[in-house]
Amino acid sequence: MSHAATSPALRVIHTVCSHDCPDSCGVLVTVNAEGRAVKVQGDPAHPFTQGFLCGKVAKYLDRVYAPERILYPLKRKPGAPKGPQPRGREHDVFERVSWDEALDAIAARLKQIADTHGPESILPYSYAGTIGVLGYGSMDRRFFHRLGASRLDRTICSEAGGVAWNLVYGRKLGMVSEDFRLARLILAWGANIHGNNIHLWPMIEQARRNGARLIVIDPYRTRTAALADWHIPIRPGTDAALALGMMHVILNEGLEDRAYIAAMTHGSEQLAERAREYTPERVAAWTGMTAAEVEQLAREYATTQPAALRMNYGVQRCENGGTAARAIAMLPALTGAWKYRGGGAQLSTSGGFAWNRQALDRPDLALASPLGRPARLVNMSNLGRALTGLGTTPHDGPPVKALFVYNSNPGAVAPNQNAVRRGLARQDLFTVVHELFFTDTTDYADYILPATTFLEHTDVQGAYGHYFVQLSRQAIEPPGEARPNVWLFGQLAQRMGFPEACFRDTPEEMIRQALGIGPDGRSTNPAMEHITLEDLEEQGHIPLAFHCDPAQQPFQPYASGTVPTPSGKIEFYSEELAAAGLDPLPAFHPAEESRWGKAAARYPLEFLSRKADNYMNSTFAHLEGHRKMEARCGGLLEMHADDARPRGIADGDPVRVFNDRGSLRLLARINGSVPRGVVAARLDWAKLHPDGGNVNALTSERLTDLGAGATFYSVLVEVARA
Ligand SMILES: Nc1nc2c(c(=O)[nH]1)N[C@H]1C(S)=C(S)[C@@H](COP(=O)(O)OP(=O)(O)OC[C@H]3O[C@@H](n4cnc5c(=O)[nH]c(N)nc54)[C@H](O)[C@@H]3O)O[C@H]1N2
Ligand SMILES: Nc1nc2c(c(=O)[nH]1)N[C@H]1C(S)=C(S)[C@@H](COP(=O)(O)OP(=O)(O)OC[C@H]3O[C@@H](n4cnc5c(=O)[nH]c(N)nc54)[C@H](O)[C@@H]3O)O[C@H]1N2
Ligand code: SF4
Ligand SMILES: [Mo]
Repeated sequence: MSHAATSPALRVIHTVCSHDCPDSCGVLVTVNAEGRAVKVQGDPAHPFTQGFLCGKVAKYLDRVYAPERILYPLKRKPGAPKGPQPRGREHDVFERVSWDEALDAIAARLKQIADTHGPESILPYSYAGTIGVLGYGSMDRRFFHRLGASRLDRTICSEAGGVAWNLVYGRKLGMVSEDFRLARLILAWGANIHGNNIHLWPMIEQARRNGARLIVIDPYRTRTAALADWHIPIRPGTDAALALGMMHVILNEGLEDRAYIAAMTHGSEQLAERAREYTPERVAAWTGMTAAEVEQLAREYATTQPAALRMNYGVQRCENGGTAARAIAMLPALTGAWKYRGGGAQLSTSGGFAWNRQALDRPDLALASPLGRPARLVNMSNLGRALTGLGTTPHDGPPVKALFVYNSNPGAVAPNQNAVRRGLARQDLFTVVHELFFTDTTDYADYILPATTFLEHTDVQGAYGHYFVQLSRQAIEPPGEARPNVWLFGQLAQRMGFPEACFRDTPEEMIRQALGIGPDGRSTNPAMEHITLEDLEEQGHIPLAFHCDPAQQPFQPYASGTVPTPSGKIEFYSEELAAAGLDPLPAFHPAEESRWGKAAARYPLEFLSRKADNYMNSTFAHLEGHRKMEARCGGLLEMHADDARPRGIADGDPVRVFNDRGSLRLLARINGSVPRGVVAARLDWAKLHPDGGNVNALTSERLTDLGAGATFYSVLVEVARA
C-alpha cells in the first residue's frame, strides 16, 4: 500500500513490525526520493496499533541504519579461534567473501557432512527474529526437510502454555484484545502488559475509566504491577496452587456458573474433588499470600463480570508451568466469564490464523531426502546438551556436526549458556549464522550471512495478540548485500541441486500459499475466505472472518457451541493426559529448583532471568539509544533488603550471582521490585558483560512438565558481595 505523503518526493509504505511481540503493529514507513527511510510511525488506521509504536521500534531507524550492521557475507579466517570477539574487532577474524563463494562453500560442506555423518547431523536452529509468516518458517523448512536435517523442536518460548491451553480449549483462540475495554475486572497473570504488550494498555485504561479494577499476579513489580489496583507478588512457580485455591473458594461458596459448566465443560466433578484439597491456608503457605487474600481474589474474580484474564507466557517458564497455565486457563470456564463480551481469557490469538503450513513447510519433502522419513527432533531448549554430546532428547542419533542459525541468537537466549558456548566453540562444528549484527552467536560462526530487517523484504503476518492479517511491503532496498531468509534458502536449494519447483517460488506465490489462495483467487481457509492479495495490498490489514464486523457480530470464543477438544467440551479433566499415564487434573508440585528443592540448601534464592522492557529478548541490547532507555535496570541484580542485609550487601554494591552452572557479576539494586527470597536480572547480550556471560549462564536445561519448554524462571542461585 502506497499512501500519498505530504511531499511528492516522499512515499509511505505499509509494513508490519516483525519482532516477537503479541502486538504485531502496522508500521508506516516514509521513504524519501533517494530511497532512504526517514520516518517510522504506528498505523493510525489499525484498530490495535492505534497510531503508536513502543519505545523500542519508535527508534527503529537506529537499527536499520546502524553503522555496525553486517552488510556482506563473511568467512572465518583460517585458524582464527571461535569465541567472544571484542565489539568492533570482528573483522580481525572474518573476511569478506562474495555470496557465490559463501553459498557454494556452505552447500559443499553440508553435503559432505550429510554424506559422512548422515543428514541428521545437521541441525537448523531458528526462532522468532522475525514472526513474518515467510521469514519465520517457509523456504528454510522446505530446505531442511529435503536435506533430511534434524528437525528443531521449537520449545523455548511458549510450548508449555500452548500445550496447556490446547488441552483445555483445543485451539489457541482467546478474547478479542479490543474487547478488554469492556471488562469490569482485569486479571493480568504472569503478563507484563506495559513492558511486553503495550497496545493492550490503552484498552485497560479505558476499562478502568469505566470503573474496572486491574489485578496483577507477578513476583516482580513490573510497571504494570505498579500501576495496578492490587499487585500480588506471588512466589515464582506457585501459580497452580493459587488457581486451584481460587477454584476451591469458588466451588465452596457456590460462585461457579452451573449452567455454563453443564453446557460447555467436561470433568467438573473430578475437578471439584481435586480443588477440595487446596484450602486457602495451604495455598497461602505456598504462594506467600494470606488465606484471606486467596479468598478475596477468588470472590472478586468470580463475582465481577465481565472478567478478562490476560495470562501471558510468564507463568509457564517454570518447571510446573504447563500445569499452572492449564489450571489458570480453566478459571473463566468455571465462572462462565466467556459468556460476557469483555470477559474470558487470552493467552494467544495465534490459533485464529491457521496459515497453510503444509504448503509453506512441505514436510513431505523429507520423504525425498536421503533419510526417506521425517528426521529426529532436537529440543532447542537442550541446545547445550545437543552440542556437547550429552544427547538430543528424545531421539538420539548422530552427533551434531553442523549448526545453521537464523532468526535467533542462542549464544544469548538459550539456557545453560556455558554448555551452549562450549558446544559452539567446538572446532569440528561447522556453524553458519544468518544475522544483522555481530551477536553472541556470530562470534562462533564459520560463515556469517547478512540478513534483512522488515523494511527490506515483503511478508505477510498474523499476530498472537490480535486478529488482523497484515501485508508487510518491502519499503527500502537492503543495505549492502543483505538478503532475506526466503532468498537464502532458495539459493542454497539450487546449490544442493534440489529439483522440486517449490524451491523457486517467489515471496508473492508463497504469500498466496500461506493464505490458502487457490487458482480462482479465493482462500480455502474459512477465516480468510474474504481476503484477497489485492485487498491486502490496498488496505494493509484485514480482520479475520469471525472478527470482521465486531459491532454487528462480536467474536466471543467459547461462549457457546462445540470446542475442538476430544470431548467437544472445555476440558477440566483430560482423557488424553490420563492415557499418557499423566495426572488428568491439575495439581501443584513445587519445582525442583525452588525454595522447596534440595539445591536450596546451597542456593537459597529464586532467580528470575527476565526480559528487558526496552529490548526484545536479546535484540536491541547493543544499540546505544536502547541501552540508555534500559539503564535504570540493565546490569542490575534486583533484590529484597532482607536478603541483602545478611549478606552484607548494600544498594549499588557489586555482587556475584552464582550456582553450579555459572556466575555473573552485577550491581545490587534494592528497590522493592522483588519479594523476599527472589532476585531478578534482565536478559541482554552476553558479550556486554565483563565475564562474557549473561543471565542464561545461570539457567538450566531442565524442561517444563508439559511441552518440554525452557524453565527460565525456575532457577536457584546464591549471591555474594563481589
Ligand atoms: N519489551 C519487551 N517485550 C517483549 C519481549 C521482550 O523481551 N521485551 N519479549 C517478547 C516475547 S519473546 C514474548 S514470549 C512475550 C512474553 O510476554 P510475557 O509473557 O509478558 O513475558 P515474560 O516477561 O516472560 O513474563 C511476564 C511476567 O511474568 C512474571 N513471572 C515470572 N515468573 C512467574 C511466576 O512463576 N508466576 C507469575 N505469575 N509470574 C511470573 C515475570 O516477572 C514477568 O513480569 O513478550 C514479547 N514482548
Ligand atoms: N533468561 C531468559 N532467556 C530467554 C527468555 C527470557 O525471558 N529469559 N525468553 C525466551 C523467549 S520467550 C524467547 S522467544 C527466546 C527468543 O530468542 P530469539 O528468537 O533468539 O530472539 P532474539 O534475542 O530477539 O534474537 C533474534 C535474532 O534474530 C535476528 N533477526 C531478526 N530478523 C531476522 C531475519 O529476518 N532473518 C534472520 N536470519 N535473522 C533475523 C536478530 O538480529 C536477532 O539477533 O529467548 C528466550 N530466552
Ligand atoms: S515490538 Fe511490539 S509494540 Fe513494539 S512496534 Fe513491534 S509489535 Fe509494536
Ligand atoms: Mo518468546
